[in-house]
Amino acid sequence: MTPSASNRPAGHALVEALIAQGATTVFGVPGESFLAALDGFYEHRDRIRFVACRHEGGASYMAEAQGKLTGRPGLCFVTRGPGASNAAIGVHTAFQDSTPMILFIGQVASSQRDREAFQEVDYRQMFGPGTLGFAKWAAEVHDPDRLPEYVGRAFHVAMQGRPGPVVLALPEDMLAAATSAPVLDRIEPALAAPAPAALARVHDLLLAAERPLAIAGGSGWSAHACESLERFAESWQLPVGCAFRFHDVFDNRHPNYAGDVGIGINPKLAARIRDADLIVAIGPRLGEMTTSGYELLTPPKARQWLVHIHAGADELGRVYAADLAINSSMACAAPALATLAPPATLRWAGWTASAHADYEANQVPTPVAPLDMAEVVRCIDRHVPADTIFTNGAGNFAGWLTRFHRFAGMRHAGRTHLAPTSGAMGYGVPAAVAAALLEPHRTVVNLAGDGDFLMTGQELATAIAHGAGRGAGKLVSIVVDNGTYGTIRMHQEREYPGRVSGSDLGNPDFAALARAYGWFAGERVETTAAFEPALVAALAADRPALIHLRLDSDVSTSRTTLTSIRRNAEARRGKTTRPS
Ligand SMILES: Cc1ncc(C[n+]2csc(CCOP(=O)(O)OP(=O)(O)O)c2C)c(N)n1
Repeated sequence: MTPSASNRPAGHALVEALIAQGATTVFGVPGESFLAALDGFYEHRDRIRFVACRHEGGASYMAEAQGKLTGRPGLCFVTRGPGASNAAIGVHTAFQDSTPMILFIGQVASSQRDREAFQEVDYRQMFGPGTLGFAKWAAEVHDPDRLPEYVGRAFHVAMQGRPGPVVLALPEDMLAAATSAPVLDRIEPALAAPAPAALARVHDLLLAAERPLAIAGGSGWSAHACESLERFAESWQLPVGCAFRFHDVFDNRHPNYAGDVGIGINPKLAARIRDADLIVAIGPRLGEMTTSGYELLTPPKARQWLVHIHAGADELGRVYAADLAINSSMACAAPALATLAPPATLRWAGWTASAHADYEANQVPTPVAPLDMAEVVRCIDRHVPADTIFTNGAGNFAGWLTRFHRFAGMRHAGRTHLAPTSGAMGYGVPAAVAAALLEPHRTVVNLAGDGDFLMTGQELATAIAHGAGRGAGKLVSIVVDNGTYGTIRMHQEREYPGRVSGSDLGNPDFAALARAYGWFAGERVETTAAFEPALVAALAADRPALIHLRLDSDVSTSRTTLTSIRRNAEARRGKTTRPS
């Protein structure tokens, strides 16, 4: 602890505490409820910046992206009821994505508590902790002298075990009160490690297996842990798939890479997982999206032998009774796995080679005219550096990115994919802005659907106001405008063919909108050929750039069209197919 020299407002002490934890940037929308903290940011403006956003949803997404990118808690400041309500989406995302994050909420003055004072909410109730809740821990700080204790615990809880969001409510009088509270030293999470007996059991299971497959994912990976995973995969010649939204844990260009285990999974990889006799799940929650609706592995006891390694003790055994459950951080588990000595010959070299061959074959697209999204992704890959950070929210459009882009593993580049496991629309634009602000030397590409984009498109203003995308790294947002909430339309055509309800969109001219915010934007792109020059111009711009793509709404996914989905659904129902 650093002894404090003198009394200062608790709002200042709070900012000092964040700086001591290594924070240089926080995201938020101001409120009169935390003026003393805002004054603390002013006081320490040479060491930490407050990025003022245009909506708390955008701010909380930015903080969540900061948590994903840095592995330390992303930091967000919002005001009472309205601000906290808007910020809830980022907290939920951090919970489902196991991302360390702290949401600070200005609270009504202590003298007004429990009167339903202006904008008063009980945040312990609203975000209350639980395994299906929003936050890992929610608390309110009443005594300025106890700020170090609360902030310290918030950092611990956010990073410890399965990382996640913490909510701290800060009554305005508490923030304004003087304190001589000291500042805590930097907090690091305690790292659980696999026991030697557990490692020996992994070794035995591997020796007994004939068709093993590793699924890597979850949070808490570092470059060193990813490198160790690669060594483990190489020495045991294991095929490795990446869990939903954790495409960058294993280098997609590696010969052992088998593909992503998520929405739109390669059917051959799905079949391979079903057929495997040993699954070594290293880090991921075995959630609905990673298990294709709990079907690739069937709960509670999977057909395959299952080794589940997870940083959160509560996550183990929650859905699956694993044959071997190991409570370990990735920082300790991956290097430990890398020490396991393989036998002289392995039985499954052909199995691993064919897993990668399946992945390669799945990269061959079916040509689409006039705008081919697979070619768009390939073109992006030709023009941007390998360490480019890609961001997206939720929608079918993301399927082209995850199917055709080869994410460089974190071992080479740090995180290269920021996307919500929670399937939260609107994530991609704020995540891209946050990434561009936090890592200005890296290029950031956001792929957004038209529905996705307009949920948080106002954060284009935040990018301009704070100088994002003006350094060596570029910031490009690509909007896939198909005039529909296409994912929902796809589900409708499958379940209620031909009955379009609530999924059509009326769209603005996205390029004109971007220009109004001060972004660069060229002509709308309607053909594959027009994309490359548009991208080159966007990457050459001296400011953030947006590319507006027009995609035929019938092109539903990288594998099928709405017409085909509707025809299949009608055929299933024994109806006559209408001419389209
Ligand atoms: C915040 C939020 N609201 C609603 C949904 C449900 N939802 C999932 S995908 C989707 C449509 C996405 O549309 P768009 O961004 O245009 O992408 P497309 O599917 O057309 O490619 C909706 C409404 C969601 N996942 N998140």
